[in-house]
Amino acid sequence: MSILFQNDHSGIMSSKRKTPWLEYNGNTIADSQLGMDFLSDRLDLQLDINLSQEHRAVARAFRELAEENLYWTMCYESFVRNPKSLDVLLKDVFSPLKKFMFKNIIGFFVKRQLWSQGMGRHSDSEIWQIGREDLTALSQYLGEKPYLMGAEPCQADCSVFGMLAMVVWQMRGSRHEQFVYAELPNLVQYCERVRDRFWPDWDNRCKRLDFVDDNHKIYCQR
Ligand SMILES: N[C@@H](CCC(=O)N[C@@H](CS)C(=O)NCC(=O)O)C(=O)O
Repeated sequence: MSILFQNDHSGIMSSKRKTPWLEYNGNTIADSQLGMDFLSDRLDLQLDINLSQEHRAVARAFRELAEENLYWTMCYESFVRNPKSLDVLLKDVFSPLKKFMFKNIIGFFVKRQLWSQGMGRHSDSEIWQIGREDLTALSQYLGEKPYLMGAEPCQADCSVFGMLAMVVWQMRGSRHEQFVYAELPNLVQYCERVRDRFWPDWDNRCKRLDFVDDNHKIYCQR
């Protein structure tokens, strides 16, 4: 089953002042996992039904590793250590002024978050050790399997792919990127596998195709 969707790149944050969020038939749900839970419930998707309890627990642990630990090492790498790597992400999406603001003003807030969360209190080499070990754990657990928990994808693959896709395609020149390409090729192949299966039109979607809708919000079809 596939659900028709349209991405909204207007930059509007959720009620929780975070992104991503989704809107479905007038319901707005903030947070990617809560969004998935909502859709799963509403459309009776029965996600992860084939996973054993043990595998569900492992999948959850890897999701949290990706979203709540590796993520912060990536924030540090991209916003503090090597903001130039953000250029790929921002491409032509932002004007030069917005790019400057994104890197510096948002960078300032990300640094504060890194401090509050705790990752920002570690030294540069300690943060990279954490990032490297998270990536290695993902690579070792994935091994030669097509997806994290076996032959078919599960919800945790959404999170893990989301993070790794940034590492593989968006963090140009970062230690994370260099490490996976040099040492953990199964993670690169994993990203390519998920991309090719779920987004056969990836290249077109990654092109910027703006249009203005009735509310004069700028959307970007990706
Ligand atoms: N667990 C949340 C994480 C959301 C999150 O932290 N998003 C970041 C961008 S990747 C954000 O909105 N940051 C803005 C802020 O924290 O003020 C989810 O998966 O939806």
